[in-house]
This record gives sequence, C-alpha cells and structure tokens, in this order.
Amino acid sequence: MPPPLADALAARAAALRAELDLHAHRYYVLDEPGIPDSDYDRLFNELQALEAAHPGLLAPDSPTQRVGGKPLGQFAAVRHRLPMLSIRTETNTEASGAENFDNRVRKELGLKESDPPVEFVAELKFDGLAMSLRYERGILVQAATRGDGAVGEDVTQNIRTIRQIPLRLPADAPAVLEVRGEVYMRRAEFEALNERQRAKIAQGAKGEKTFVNPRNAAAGGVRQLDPAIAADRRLSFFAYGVGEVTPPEGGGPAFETHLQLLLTLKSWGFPVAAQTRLARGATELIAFHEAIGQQRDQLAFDIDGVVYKVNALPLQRQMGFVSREPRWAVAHKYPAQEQLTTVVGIDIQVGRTGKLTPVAKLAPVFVGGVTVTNATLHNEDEARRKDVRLGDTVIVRRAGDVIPEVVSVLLERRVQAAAQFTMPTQCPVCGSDAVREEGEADHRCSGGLFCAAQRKEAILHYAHKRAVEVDGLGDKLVEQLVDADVVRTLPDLYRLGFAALARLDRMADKSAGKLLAALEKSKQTTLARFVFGLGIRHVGEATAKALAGHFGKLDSIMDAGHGQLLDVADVGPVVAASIRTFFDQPHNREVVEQLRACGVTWQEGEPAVATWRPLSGLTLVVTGTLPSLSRDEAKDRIEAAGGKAAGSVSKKTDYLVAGAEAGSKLEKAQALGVTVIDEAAFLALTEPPPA
Ligand code: 5U1
Repeated sequence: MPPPLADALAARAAALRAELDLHAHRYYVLDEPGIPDSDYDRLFNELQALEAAHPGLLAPDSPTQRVGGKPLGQFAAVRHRLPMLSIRTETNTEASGAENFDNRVRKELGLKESDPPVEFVAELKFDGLAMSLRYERGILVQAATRGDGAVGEDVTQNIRTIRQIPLRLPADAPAVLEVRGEVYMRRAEFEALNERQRAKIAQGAKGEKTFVNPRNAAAGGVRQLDPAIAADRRLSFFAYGVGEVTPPEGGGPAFETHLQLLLTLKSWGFPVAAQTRLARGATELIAFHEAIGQQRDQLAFDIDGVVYKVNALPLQRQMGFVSREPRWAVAHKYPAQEQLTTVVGIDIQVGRTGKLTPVAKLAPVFVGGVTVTNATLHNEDEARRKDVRLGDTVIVRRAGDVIPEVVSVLLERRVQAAAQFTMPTQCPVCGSDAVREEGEADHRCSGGLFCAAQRKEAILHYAHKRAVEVDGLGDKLVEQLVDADVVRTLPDLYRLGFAALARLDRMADKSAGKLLAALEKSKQTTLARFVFGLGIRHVGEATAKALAGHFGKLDSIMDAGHGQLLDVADVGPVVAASIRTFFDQPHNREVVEQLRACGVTWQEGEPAVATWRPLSGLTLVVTGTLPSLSRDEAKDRIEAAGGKAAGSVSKKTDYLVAGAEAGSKLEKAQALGVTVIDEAAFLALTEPPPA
C-alpha cells in the first residue's frame, strides 16, 4: 500500500535536506564539490517550494533556513555552561618559544630527562574570533561568542549563515555537544568584500567603509543584528575543541586523545584545519612552527601563530589550568604582520624606469620580523584613496617578503590637519615634467636620459646590442661608471678616457682599451638603432624602425607634431604623446645634440612617400545645412583626409564647418574661440591632390 501523501512529502523533504547537507559539506568543508551548482540550486529550489507549500514541513535545521531570521534589537546574553578558556601566549617567536613550553609541560608532569618525548597536537592559531556552538540532540540550538569567558552573546542567527557549520549532526553525535572553534574570513572573501565596498563608496553610498583586515570584517559580521549582512560576509569556521559533552544514552565515543576528538569532530561534519599534526617533543614542535611559518603567506586565511596541546586527555586533566588558561596548551606566535606607527613624511621615489612612487616615511616599527621605516603608497590614486597625511597614525603591514604597505589610517587619531597628498608635477630628482598618461595609474618622469634615477637603465638600454651596441658595457660596469659619477649622461660615454676607465675596480688596461674601441665603433649606427637607443617610453625596436623609415631624418622626428606622428604605421595616440613629451624636454634634445657632436652618426634618408592626410590629428564638427554636401559626405571627406569627425563642439575641436541655420554649436564654437569655416573652405582643405 503506498504511503499517505503527507508521509511521502515529509520523506521527500528529508531526502532533499540530507542530499543538500551532503553536498554543502563536500563543497564548503571538504572543498570537493560533488554536483554542479545548477543541480544544487535545483534541489534547493525544490525543497524551498515544498516547505512553502507545506509549512508543517519546515524545520530549523533545513538548509533553506540559514538566513531566515529577522534583524534583532540586541543580542541576548549567554552564560557558558563550561567557561570558554583562553590560551596562554608564547610571545618569544623564536624556536626557543616551543622549547619553553615543552620544558614547562615536562616539569608539570614530573618527567625526567630520560623519559620519552611528550606527545603534542600542533594546530594553527586562526586570526578570527572564538565561538561556541551548542547542539542538542544533533540540532544547532545556540552559537555564542566568548565574551568574558563566562558570559557571551547569542549570535545564533548570524552563525547559521556560515555554510561550513552543520545545522544538524549525524545520529552518533552526543545528546549535548558544544563545539569550540574560530570564525574567520578567507582572504579572497575579504578582498571581494572590500571590492564591493569600494564600488558602493564610488557610487556615493553613505556610511559604507572598507575593512582593515579579515579579522575585523569577520568580527563585525558576527556582531551584525541583521543576519542578511552577516551572510554577505561569507564567513568560515574551524573547530579546535569542545565544551560541554553529554554522551547519548548508552554512551558515546570516549576520547582518549585530543587528536581523536578532532578527528571525530571532522567525521561529524566540522571543518578541522588540514595542517593539524601530531608532534613528539620540542624538536617536532619547532619543525611545525618553522614549516607553517614558511607556508603562512600562501594560506587562504590569516593566522597569527600555531597552537601546541598535550595530546593525552588524562594528562590535560592532570595539568588543569590557571586563571582561565589551560596549562596543557600554548599559542606560539609569529612576528606580527601589522603594527601601528606614525607618518613622518611622504617622499617620492623615482624608479629605474622613471615611475614616481609615493612612499610614506614612518617612525621605525618592528613588523613582520624586520624594522620598517618606509611603506609604499603605490601611486597617486592609492595615496588619495587611503588619504595618508603627514602626522597620521597608520596600520603598516608586512607579510613575507612583500614590500611593506600602509593598510589604513586611524582617522580618529589624526591630530593635525595636514594637507591631502598631491603628486608633484615635476620629477624630484631631475625637475623634468612628471606625466601621467591617459588610462595609466602611474606618473612618470619625462627626463629619460637626463634623470639620474633612470641613468643606469638608460645607459644599458642605449648600449644594448639591438640598440646602438657598445660591446662590453654591461650592468656591473655601468653601475661603477654612474656611481663614481664618471658618466652622468649618454654623451659622457664618448668622453671617457683611458685613465678614468683604468681607475675603476677590476678594470685592466686591456679591458679599458676594448671598451674604448667598442665605443668608437658604436658611433657608426643607424637612425632606427639610435632612436630605439634613446629609450623613449613605448618606442620599441619596431616603432623606432617605422619612425626612421617614415621620416628619414632625426630632426623630422624630433619636430613632428602629434598628428604627423599618428601618420606613422604602428604609432597610436599614446605612443605619439610619449614621443612628443620626450622631445619637448630640452634636456633630451641637448643629449641628442651632444651625441651628434661626439660623432655619433647614421645615414639619413628621404621621408617615405608622404601619404595625403591634411587633417591628421585634427577634430572637425559639421553643423547646419551645407550648400552641396550632406552630413555623411562631409564626414567621409574628413575621415578620408585623416581627420576625426566629432558630434559636439568642445575645447578639443579644431574646426567647425558651419552651414545655413547653424544653431547652438556655432554659438559654442564662437564662445570657445574655435575656427569656423564654410563649405568652400572645407572643400579646399579636403581636396585630394591630383593623382
Ligand atoms: N587551534 C586552536 N586555536 N585555539 C585557540 N586551538 C585553540 N585552543 C584555544 C584557543 C583560545 O583554547 C583552548 C586551549 C582552551
């Protein structure tokens, strides 16, 4: 006989829940998805529809109920049945930190030197917030923060949104089980959250902010009264211990060791960090501390140390605890990766490629294992986004070998109203214009060869075998020449004498002679090699060849306008602007003249047959009714002559072609001083030459 309908629906709901729980565990805890997202969504939707149609089937442990709750007015207080202990911290970050703990344990246990090593469990110390999860008859009934260890806050609604935390446990779980662990945020989720926050701020959302680190974002998420906001933080959880445990009638698993306990928690669906290990004696603790220290920056989440625990539970009980800290456990820290310090200045550093980087000068601070006095602010936009100012208190971060950076400013500690940061308009090293090209984040010094900061790079580039080629002028030698101030600009290379060279370290007479001969040889070059050798930004070998072929003469390249440069195959607006900026700097022209004066020569040629592009680089707007041309015909003529046809008048408009009844565009052009021409003048301008 088929089961009554109600039973069949309840059975289907139970089957769907079991299947969804299984796949959520595989996905969120084991990181091994078993079905595609779309299949999961289909099962989820079916369960949701079933529960909506039959509210009697709804259950608090249903996966559909993770974000079910309404915003709270405040959190209720929770008295922990067993206190939530904290952990003693070993701040000695060296290997001896582990030895100290091992010695203490051995002493407490009355072990002699000849006794075997103590068995420990070594775990990660997650940088999150401690949580106690209470399950009664297998159902999550309460999640509470540590608070003062005796009384915490009931944050169950928010914790239910964490997909890694089971809402229901398998049948072999104890009647009452409190799982202790850490709620944290994965780094990728933290970055994504801040990305979303930045987008909201950019759109003018009020009261939004970015978060300083994953721990703050996680703690803030747990303390949200609205569970929808907590859900949006996509928090995670690791289990590392238990509180109250009441075995089911007939007894439950009797744990002998801490490791056994962790493995059992894992079997009940809780995430336990994969790095957890058994370690015998101080030597293995030290090895664990070192190994995890190496992996620390590659982990998907922040840790601030490792934890050692005596493995045998009877020994733990024997040792007990002092003032809320067990004697059988310790957190062995790593050097902090974040510290507070103050900004004593903001300098501009000029890199070897001319990039200008704002750098915060800091009151010395020990962070990430070294003393830090500088932190990069990357570029103008970053410096302004973080709004770092002189005198500010800032959080500095140094993770692994990464360059230290300012994470954020503590605005509440800003005492003096220093000015907002602005990028200088001139290179602080050579005084050339600092240029930020369209679409680029960085400012660059346009000084090129003239700028001391870029000199070594510029000389090496000039001497490269695909450029002017000075055989034997490698980086060590260039370094010496520049550091000894023997070579300041490229022409100085050709002024080097035998005596000056022979004075350099490791420079034998023979090598000096060889270099002088190579320099002499390099004077005979080609225009393309010379132009490439100048190191103009965006001008690679192919572009240099195209420029040489197109113009034939160096002076023509140096004097070409933006529009003329655009006529060269391979040259777009960015490259054209870069060439112009380079030759607009008097120092760069001076260097070129001096190189020529030193005897650097090449065969000049005729310009390539000029293509007819009289409107190259110019923008025209057509308005009103022209006597003979339609709008489209006029547009075609502009483009055929190499110009750009625009729809509206602006400061960038070069000509307005005005016909009858020209209206507001004519008025605007006149107001802006744009040249206005009639159709006759336009036809004359765009008349192609006779074939
Ligand atoms: N991995 C781990 N973290 N952690 C933090 N274990 C662990 N144990 C703790 C704490 C506060 O406390 C117990 C030793 C009581």
